[in-house]
Amino acid sequence: MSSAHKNLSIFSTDNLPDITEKRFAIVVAEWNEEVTNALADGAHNTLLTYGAKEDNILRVTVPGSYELSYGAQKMAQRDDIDAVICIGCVIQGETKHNDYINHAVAQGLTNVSLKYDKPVVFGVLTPNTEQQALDRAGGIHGNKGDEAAITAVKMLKF
Ligand code: DLZ
Repeated sequence: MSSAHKNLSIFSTDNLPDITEKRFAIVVAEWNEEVTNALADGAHNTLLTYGAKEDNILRVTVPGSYELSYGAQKMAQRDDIDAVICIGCVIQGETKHNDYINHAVAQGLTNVSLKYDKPVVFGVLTPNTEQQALDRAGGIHGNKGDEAAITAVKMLKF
């Protein structure tokens, strides 16, 4: 595989806006929680690294990735939240369940972002195997949660 041993979570951190007064929600799906907790930890720590205050980061859980849209909506409609980071992991199985979940969540999060005029980040892994997910949740390919957090920060410049 061409991506073997590469950090797939490389991002630029030039010209990031000041986020010291910004408030974030991290919405985390409980399915595949070893992966989603690692992604959420990555996002949380990255926000702190780039200037967010611990008290300004709210972390909530939803049962599965399908519920991320509703969780995101409840967060985005709050006046005390500036950006929402959604974290999930949908592993391909023997059925097409994953396709339905992935498409629904992608569309749902787009809708929430546009409706509430706030950044809503799609931090959902869609791997073929659990190992691929772990590789991207603090493993050999980096942590996609870090990338999700930086995406939220970058979107706050608008
Ligand atoms: C049902 C289901 C399945 C099969 N797989 C996953 C998964 O890999 N990742 C995930 O986050 N959630 C999964 N779910 C649960 C759905 O997201 C949802 O919670 C249920 O369908 C209830 O609405």
